[in-house]
Amino acid sequence: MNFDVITLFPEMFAALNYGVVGRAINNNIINLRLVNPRDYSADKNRRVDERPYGGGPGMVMMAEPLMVAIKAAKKDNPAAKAILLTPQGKLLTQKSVKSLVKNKHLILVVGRYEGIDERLLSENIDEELSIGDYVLSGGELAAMVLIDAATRLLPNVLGDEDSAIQDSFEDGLLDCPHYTRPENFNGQKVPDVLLSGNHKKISKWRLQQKLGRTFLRRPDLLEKRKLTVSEQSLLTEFLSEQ
Ligand code: 4F9
Repeated sequence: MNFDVITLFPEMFAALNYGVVGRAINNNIINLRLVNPRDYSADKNRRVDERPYGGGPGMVMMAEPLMVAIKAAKKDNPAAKAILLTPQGKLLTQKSVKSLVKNKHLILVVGRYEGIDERLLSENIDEELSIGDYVLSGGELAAMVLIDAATRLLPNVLGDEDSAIQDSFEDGLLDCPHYTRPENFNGQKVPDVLLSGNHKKISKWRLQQKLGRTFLRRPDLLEKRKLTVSEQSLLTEFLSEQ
């Protein structure tokens, strides 16, 4: 999968050279290209921002350098999808990440300053995405979040060991608690069922924990997900033991 990132701070993306994503880059499973819109500025001082029409604080990113950068990326692959990371976008979820990885090529457009000239959005952006309801100093971290979440879903990125199938949200639920050695940590013991060796009972307990935690912490997620009769009874039992 190819990611072209259009950013004024390409150096920030060094954060992706670690762990799972770093390995995917080294194994050529993803290909990351960083493009600085300054390189496409028509201005001799390489300016990419200007004062806003109508006045007000802050600067606005000019449409032209971003447009030329997007067009240069699309020349390589006209089917590439241009995505702008912005708080005004649709919320990125595990479901939308799954759908994004069907693309072979994404162009991630990252803004700085107060915003981007609206005329770029209508002409050259295919989709606007947000990673949450907060404001960042720029879209770089949001683009890295998208790349990370997408990369771990690609084939041959995660080993069996850390399979994505077991992750939170894969089944619309939060993850269950995890334990490792020692059996007793400052007086807190590992739940007996996990030491039982009874794999059927362990799976049932884990599902029950997922249901219970999701109900308590993220009831909004359960509203979107229908429970089967047996899931409902596991949840009822969980809540009666609370
Ligand atoms: C982008 C915030 C995506 C949340 C971009 C300032 C942003 C953002 N999700 N904030 N620039």
